Amino acid sequence: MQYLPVYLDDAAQKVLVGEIRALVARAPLFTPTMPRWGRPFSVRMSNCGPLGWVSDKSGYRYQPTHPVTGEPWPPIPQSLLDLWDQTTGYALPPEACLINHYSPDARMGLHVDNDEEDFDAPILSVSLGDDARFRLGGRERKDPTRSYTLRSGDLFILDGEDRLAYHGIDKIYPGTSLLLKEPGRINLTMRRVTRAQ
Ligand code: MD6
Ligand code: FE
Repeated sequence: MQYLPVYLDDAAQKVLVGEIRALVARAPLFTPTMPRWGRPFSVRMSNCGPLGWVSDKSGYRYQPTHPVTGEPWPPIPQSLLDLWDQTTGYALPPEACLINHYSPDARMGLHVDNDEEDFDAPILSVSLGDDARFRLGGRERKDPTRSYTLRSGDLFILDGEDRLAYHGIDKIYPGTSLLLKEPGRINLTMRRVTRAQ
């Protein structure tokens, strides 16, 4: 992994929040549900890019359209494509950027991101708004974990042997940032989904 604290300064964070507001105006946040049981996530989501990650009773998957509106996802802003190039150096662009919105009581259970075909590509995460406790473990759920406080403007890259490591968000610390209008946190994760043709 690579942890890049305060990579984005205040001005860059503000510009990015404006871009995300425009994205969610076109592709509204939706509430994903767990496969099988249909229990709602506490995190609300949207996406931009040719593909977006969704979850519902039939499972986890990437699809080209919004699950509620049926519209194609809006494109990934150029600033985020540039950030991917600068930090990952990966030859192919990301195809999906998942937008996670956490209200103060939301969390994300330990999971592995393995719905992609291409595990050689890293996943780049951008945090905005309130601080969060991020936990990173190993390839097995029982492996020991280490916690990091992700703050607004921090980047975190899962690559190499950590690409398929368990990770999650245990807690949001409401009121630790004034970036967003209301307490809460936004996390963006950029992913390469398909293998090069
Ligand atoms: C979050 N992040 O920070 C959740 N996934 O809200 C993730 O699930 C994540 O930080 C893949 C790579 C990096 C991440
Ligand atoms: Fe993840």
